[in-house]
Amino acid sequence: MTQIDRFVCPLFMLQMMKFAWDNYKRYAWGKNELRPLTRNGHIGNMFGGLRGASIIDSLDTLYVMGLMDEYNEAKEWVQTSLDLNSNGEASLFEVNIRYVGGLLSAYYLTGEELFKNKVVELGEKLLPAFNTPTGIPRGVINLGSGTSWSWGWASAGSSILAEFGTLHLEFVHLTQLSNNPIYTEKVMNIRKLLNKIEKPHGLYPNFLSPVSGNWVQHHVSIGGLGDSFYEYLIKSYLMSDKTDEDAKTTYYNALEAIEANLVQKSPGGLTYMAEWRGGILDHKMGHLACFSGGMIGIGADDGAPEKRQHYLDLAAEITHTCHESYTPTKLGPEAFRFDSGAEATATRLSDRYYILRPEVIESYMYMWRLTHDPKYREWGWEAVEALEQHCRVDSGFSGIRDVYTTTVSHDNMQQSFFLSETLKYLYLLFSDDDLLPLEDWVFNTEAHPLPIIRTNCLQNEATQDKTL
Ligand code: DMJ
Repeated sequence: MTQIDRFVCPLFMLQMMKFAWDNYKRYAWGKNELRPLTRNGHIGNMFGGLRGASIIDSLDTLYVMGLMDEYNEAKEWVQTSLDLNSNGEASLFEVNIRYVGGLLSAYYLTGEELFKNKVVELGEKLLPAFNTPTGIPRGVINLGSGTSWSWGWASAGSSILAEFGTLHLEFVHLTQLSNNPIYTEKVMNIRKLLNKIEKPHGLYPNFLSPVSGNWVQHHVSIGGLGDSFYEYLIKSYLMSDKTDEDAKTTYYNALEAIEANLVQKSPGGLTYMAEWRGGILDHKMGHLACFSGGMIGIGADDGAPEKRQHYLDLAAEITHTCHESYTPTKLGPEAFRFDSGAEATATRLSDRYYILRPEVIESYMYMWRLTHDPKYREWGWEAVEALEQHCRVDSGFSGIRDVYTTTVSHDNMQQSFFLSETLKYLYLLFSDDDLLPLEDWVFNTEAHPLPIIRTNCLQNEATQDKTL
């Protein structure tokens, strides 16, 4: 398909969303995710006993698509069944990006007080995670007792950069809604510490001790463990109506260090982000790192004037590389390499899976908005066809175990981020730019739109007029 139909394509996305939602509702209602092959629900252990992750993650997508019956079912569930008095072990990061982010955007889009009350109640339960000698939160928190600890797999009790660095947008909005400065103070304290400590070659390693405030080891990645820390720097600046100069400076300095140390060109001419281990490069890029095309794109315009075109070009090159990794099923592997003759291909069997992740499509959406180059919509449509062909099963959408074989094996999981991110970004890619315009909204890392906080009340009114 070369001609993208601006009426048919958004409608198609809406139908995919409805299919995913209807099956979740039918077989997994109130659970966190749908298992579409076995037709049951999955709870998992990331949300500390909280339930309904797919409902919270879907609220804004349903509302933006105008699926009002479904949105009302979701709202009703929040009202009657979202129980925040749970007592399990939760990932601070996951609860923040999905639950806090989802409830915040539902509130800002709809103005329903219910979402505001719930999110402020939940925000309070996250605060004990910051009770550490440095104020750097630990990764895991018991939402009932407030006890927190570090992930068992994180070296020497460390906290993870992408986890404690992906709180800023939501916490600033929690302060806005609750009139309680504590949320902003907590995230500003993280930033203060990061500004102060020495950074190897200007880079931010992925592991930091919440006790000593020192890096625990020197692994740097724009993919997993590091990714959304960088995303939240530029988005903090944009969400502050471009007043948060500190976030801006930190972002562009970090990007400079990334370019100097991590950005590489393959023998075949593909630009990619390698990983850095104490100065040694691992020529691998994760699917997660593919969000960086969009991130560098949205930050291009506020860079130094002589760098703007360069940043836009870099964003386009990275997005192109990620598109190259989407072959032959037209879906991409979890990680791909650029050594031993590999050009954006997964060389290990264990890297060949695709779990309905959004990052490549996310970059298409931003690059479309920034350039209106039709190739981004064409690439997005390729992904839609591939999702339909390989991931749609009778009762929902499922990830697949190997993107290099067309006789697919399904992983039996419809991730909640498929509804909040993948389908929303596709819908926006095929819609007009004035649906959630980038001048008025930033998307948190789970694609939940949060309004830019205007410093000028006249602009604020204009934003309100322009919403959905
Ligand atoms: C999502 O939960 C978020 O995008 C997060 O930043 C990274 N992982 C998943 C999607 O791949």
